[in-house]
Amino acid sequence: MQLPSTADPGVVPASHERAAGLEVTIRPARAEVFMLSLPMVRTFRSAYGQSGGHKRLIVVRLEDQDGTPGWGEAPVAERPRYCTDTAESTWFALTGLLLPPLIGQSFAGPARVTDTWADIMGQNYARNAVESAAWAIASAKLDVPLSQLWGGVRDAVDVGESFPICDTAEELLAEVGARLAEGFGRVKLKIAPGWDVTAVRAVQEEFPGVPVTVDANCGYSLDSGPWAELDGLGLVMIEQPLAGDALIEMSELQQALRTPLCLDESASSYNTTRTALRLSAGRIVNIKPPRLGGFLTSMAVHDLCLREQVPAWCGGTLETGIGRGFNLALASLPGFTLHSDMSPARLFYDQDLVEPTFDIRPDGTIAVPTRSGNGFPVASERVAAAAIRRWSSDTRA
Ligand code: OSB
Ligand code: MG
Repeated sequence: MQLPSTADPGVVPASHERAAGLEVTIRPARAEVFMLSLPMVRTFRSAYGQSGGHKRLIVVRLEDQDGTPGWGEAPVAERPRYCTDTAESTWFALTGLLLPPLIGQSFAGPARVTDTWADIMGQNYARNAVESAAWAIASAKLDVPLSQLWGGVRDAVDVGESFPICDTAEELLAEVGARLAEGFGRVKLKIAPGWDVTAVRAVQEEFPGVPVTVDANCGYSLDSGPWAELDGLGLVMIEQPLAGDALIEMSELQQALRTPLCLDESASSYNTTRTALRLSAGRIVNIKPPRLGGFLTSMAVHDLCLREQVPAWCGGTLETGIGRGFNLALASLPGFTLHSDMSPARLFYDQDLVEPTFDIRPDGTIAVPTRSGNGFPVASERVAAAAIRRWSSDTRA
């Protein structure tokens, strides 16, 4: 299969260096953290199990001394299945570790804010939320949209949809048909033993020619997967077939297959991603800012992918429009050459936390936000209404 070419790495300035050197004064005067409970409109089933009902989610609001607000999102999970961060661990990281040392300080730019946490390991979802808020403040103060600040090269992002495991093929085909009619240009099927080759074949028979990928979420072992059959299906990629840290096995599997493997859980840090690419443990990278602990690290991984001519795309973890606003700006960078997981909030939640929200256009793209600050205006009254727990730097003990 011919992969889309990446831009010439020789002429593209490293986005991480540009972003890390950006100078704009940020003086966090107060911070608020909201633990939300949002009703979901459907259940989302993967190799990890099922999420549905109400989903907890954490939102951060940082306010500059000049009154400029910036919002960030931690699209946390209830249980540590996809990664070690959870709703409770992220709450503690935000209110106990990351936010208190920022209040009342002055920073020369967003990267200097994150320097504060040099002695703290992990807490990537919490880091991502605060770094996002700092970027929103920087963008608002400069009155330059994030895509432009970060060196974006496109005003629209190609999007695909991620389809949870279903009880029946009919159920899956109805969902896929609805999303394709809306314009989604790539079908990603969540797979697990018992729901893999037959699900792919069903989609390919009903919708010939549509690009299909599968995401195994670490659900197989080198000896147990239907590798030869999957390899014969012409998939765009197989996302994370084996355990995240099984880089040697991922490499062995990649040598045995024509289909590119895509790193998701394995791309847990810049160095690990670099190691995985050096080992040929995958040929595509799913860049997810919360998993990587923010946008500076995501840009460093993006730059690595450009240098290594490895196609990248922006993944998601069921973000609302707050998180997607940042992800869309990131996906406008030159190395994001494959369809991103960027579905609008209406597919998961009964309402978005931004107003107006965004949606897919008939040409299969989502417009990159042109607004400065948060890409989409945050509906603060909805955040307040959905909050089941709140923390403010003003009232902390
Ligand atoms: O593996 O890509 C994944 C959601 C939660 C955790 C892990 C993953 C996902 C998705 C959702 O696939 C994609 C999206 O946010 O649209
Ligand atoms: Mg994945």
